[in-house]
Amino acid sequence: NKSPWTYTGSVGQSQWSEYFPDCGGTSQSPIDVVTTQTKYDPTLSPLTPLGYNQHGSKPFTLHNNGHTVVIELPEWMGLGGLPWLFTAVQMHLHWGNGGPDHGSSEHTINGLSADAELHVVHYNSELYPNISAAMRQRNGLAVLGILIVTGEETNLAFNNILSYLSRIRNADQKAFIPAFDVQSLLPKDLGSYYRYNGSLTTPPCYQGVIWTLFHEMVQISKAQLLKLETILYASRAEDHEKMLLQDNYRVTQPLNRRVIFTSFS
Ligand code: SG4
Ligand code: ZN
Repeated sequence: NKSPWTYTGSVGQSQWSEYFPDCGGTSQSPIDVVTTQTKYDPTLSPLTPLGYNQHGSKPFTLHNNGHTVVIELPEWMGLGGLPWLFTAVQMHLHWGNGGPDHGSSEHTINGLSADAELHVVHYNSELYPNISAAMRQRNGLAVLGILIVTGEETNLAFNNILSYLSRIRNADQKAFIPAFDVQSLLPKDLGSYYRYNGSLTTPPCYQGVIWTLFHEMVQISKAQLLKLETILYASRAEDHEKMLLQDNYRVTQPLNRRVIFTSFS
């Protein structure tokens, strides 16, 4: 379970299932959302972030784990609007390589990628004691997916993360950063989303994730995206070969027999 894995190369995503069998399962994430084949579910209510904007004064921890940048969240942040109460654990991002070709989000809509993707990970704290127990179980995790596209304007909320990436350029580095309003990273409309059952998008690819992908995308500037794509290393400070942390997204997986529900018609 501690096997190394990468996005490309000899232990790249087409090999994940050799060491992590769940990665070859039939309910994997991410997926392409074909909007004409989604099903409206009028019972899907708006999600309610709990305490997202009451961050308190305790700093957040920023962590380069060699696969992404993780922002650890305080345990009193949570998510309402699902059949169980979920407790926030962390958020992280997936992105591309700074090149001209776009398309580095994990989820796609009608075959089209966004430029990056933010994930906010929560575990089912009504049924399970902690995230490591929850992530192996059905309905154990709820992940919010936010598609990020570039535009003219700087998104100041994202600077709460981007401004500090220079402190964790190498893998395994951590830094404290000032706490900030996590809700400011989310789209304004939390009532319109796609919902399906899927998996972790990285090994071990456990299949107990309730996915919510928001319909509204969030915009950052081109300069902000370029910074995210070119500042971090996937290698440790002591490693001889420096490898940039880029293209950390998984390709879309077969939908198989699953249905994607929408909260909006
Ligand atoms: C990233 O690799 C995070 O670093 C992992 O979090 C995360 O695993 C993994 O992605 C999968 O999450 O929302 N993309 S995803 O499906 O949250 C978990 C840590 O390693 C269990 C802390
Ligand atoms: Zn993710």
